[in-house]
This record gives sequence, C-alpha cells and structure tokens, in this order.
Amino acid sequence: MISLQSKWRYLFMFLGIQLVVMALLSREGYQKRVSYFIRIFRKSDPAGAQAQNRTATDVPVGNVYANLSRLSKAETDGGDIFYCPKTSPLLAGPIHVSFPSGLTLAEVRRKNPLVERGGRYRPANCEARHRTAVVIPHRHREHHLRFLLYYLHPFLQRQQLNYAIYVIHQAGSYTFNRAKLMNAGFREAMREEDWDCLFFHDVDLIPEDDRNTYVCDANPKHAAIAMDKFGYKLPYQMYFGGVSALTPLHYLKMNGFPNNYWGWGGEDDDIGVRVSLAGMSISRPSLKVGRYKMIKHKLDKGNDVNPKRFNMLAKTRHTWKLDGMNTAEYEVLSREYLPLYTNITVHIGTEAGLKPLPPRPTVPISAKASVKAATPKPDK
Ligand code: BGN
Repeated sequence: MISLQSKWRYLFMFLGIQLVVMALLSREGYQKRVSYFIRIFRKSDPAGAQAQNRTATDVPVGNVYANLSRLSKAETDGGDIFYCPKTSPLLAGPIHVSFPSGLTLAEVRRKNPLVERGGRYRPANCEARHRTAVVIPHRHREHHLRFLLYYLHPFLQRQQLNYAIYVIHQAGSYTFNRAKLMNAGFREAMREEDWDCLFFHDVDLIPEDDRNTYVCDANPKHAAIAMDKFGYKLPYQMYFGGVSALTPLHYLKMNGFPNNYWGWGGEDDDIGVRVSLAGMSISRPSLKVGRYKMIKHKLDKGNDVNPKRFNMLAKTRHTWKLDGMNTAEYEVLSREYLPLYTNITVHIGTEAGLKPLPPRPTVPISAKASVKAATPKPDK
C-alpha cells in the first residue's frame, strides 16, 4: 500500500518534472521567436542566403564557383585525351549575381588558379570542343571589369571551353567608339589564335545562367536577350546589343562592325541590320537562359549620346560594304598579358581619321584680323 505521504511525494515529483519540461520547451520557443525576429531585422547577406540554399549534395545553389573544385590541373600520363562531353557536367544553371564592395583582382586570381597568363584557360582532362575569344571594349570601367572577370572566368570554365579574355582599351579621351574597338579586338584576337567563336561583350553585363553557353550558332547569336534593365525581356525585335557571338566567317561576311559610330547608341542596331543585309538571321538563346544583370551606372564621360545615329542607321544599306572590317584603321599601343586578361590598348583616332589633327596655329589676337583677311576662301 502506498501511504498518503509517499503519494504526495510522487505528485510533487511529477509536477516538478513537468515544470522543468515546460521551462525547457518555452525557452526553445522563445529562442525561435527571438531568432525569427533577428532574421527579419538583419540585413540579408548574399553569402548567408547561399549557405541556406544548399542542395542535398551540399552545393550552394547559384554560386558561380560551386563546381570549380571539381576541376584540376592536367593529370594526363601522355595517354589519349578525349573530347569533353557535349554538355558539360559542371553546369548548374542559374547563377546568383551580386556586387560586393571591396572585390579585388587579387581575390579573382586566387579563386581562379587554373587561369593562365593573358586570361586563358583550357580544360586539363579533356579536349575542349570550342575555342572562344571574349572581346570586351573598355575605358574607365575598371570596377565593372573586376566583377565581370569574377563571374566570367568560373562561368566559362564550367562550360569546359578553351577560351581567352581580351580587353580592348581605347586610348586617349576622344569620344568612345564601341564598334570600332570590337573591329580591333576581332583582328587582334584572330592574330593570336584560330578562334572559332568571338563573344563581343559589354563590360557591365553579367550572365546569370551557365546554360547560356559561350559557343557560336549557325547564325550570328544575340546572347543578352533578357536583361534585368529591360525586365528580362527583349526591348525590341531587332535588338542586338550587350553581348553577341559571331564566328570569324559571320564577321567577315558582314564586313565586321561599323567604324563611324562615335558615342552612345545605334552601332548595335547597325550591326543587327548588317546581319540581315549579309543574308543571315539572328539566333537567340531562350529567355530563361539568356539572362543578364547590368551593373548600374551613369552615362560615361566621353560617351555622349550620338545625335547622328538616326541618319547613319538609315544609310546602313548603302554603307556596310564601304565601312567596316575592310577599312578599320587603328594602332596597337600596347599588348599586356595580365593574369586574368590580355589588355590591348589601341589608338583609334577620331572622326577625322587616325592621324591627330595638326595643332591649330596659335595666332596673337592682334594678328587675327590680318590673318583672316589673308586666308583664301576654300573652294566650293
Ligand atoms: C536603342 C539604341 C541602341 C541601344 C538600345 C538599348 C539607337 C538608334 C536609334 C534608333 N539605338 O534605342 O543603341 O543599345 O536602345 O539601350 O539609339
């Protein structure tokens, strides 16, 4: 028989245990609530978000460096080396793109140990099926270039390409000329290697999906079809700006790009028109895959909107054979094989040609009137 006293003892013990359990449970709930609120108020950091987004195989979803650890330096023993698979097993689809402050070129180098001098890479354990040169027209955009290199190198390695990155830097401060720089880039890249595809790439556009493969199609390809700044849609049917890909044959068939668009706008439309005038059509990846994030910026100094672009565009039909690769004149001032890219600085002249204009004679103000009177009128 259990006595009344021991009954009470059991009851107190039971209540005590219950109290301890309730205390523990409420503490747990409290912590959950607190951490929930902390998470709401804490500024979301991309690295943290990625870490939370891990897949079953522990690969951070969207991290462009995710699969790079699977690459290694050549381990061939002199035996046969086979072509890489048609679809790279390293592809992972969507890429999370953000622009953390403080990124340095040294950091990009550290993360891409297999990239060689001049910004070149080829897969070590298989023969690449494609040889792609990426040509980037450039001036005053070093911080954009850092981000592009940070994303582009792992992106291209995941695609198992044999590739090189060429930055074509416009010397001097005369108005920027994107298309002429690309003509120079085409010729200088082809001088180095028999590339089978050239990607003409704006420095401020970051690809957001590695299934957007940097290889050429049967027709000139417009790759930047879905940009964030246009709501991930094509702004107009003939749009050919941002990032495009042509084989050397495509390029020469359309006489390259125009040399005479100085300043912002129109040159990409001219290039698009050239594609059809040369009897080709524009190929495009799907909207799901051809996605790009643009690094936000203001219009550059030295790249004012070109007011002549409407008139010039109206004449492309008559001018494309007269102006282009066959008339591209420039001077290479330097060629540097940097760790992450080949930097080619070119002098492309002005609207008046390659030679700098002769300096105007400095005439003392008092002498101006007599000089004017003595100068014969130009012939009509
Ligand atoms: C267009 C520009 C392109 C530019 C896109 C997107 C012109 C020519 C006049 C018809 N074309 O309007 O160069 O890439 O916008 O910004 O301005």
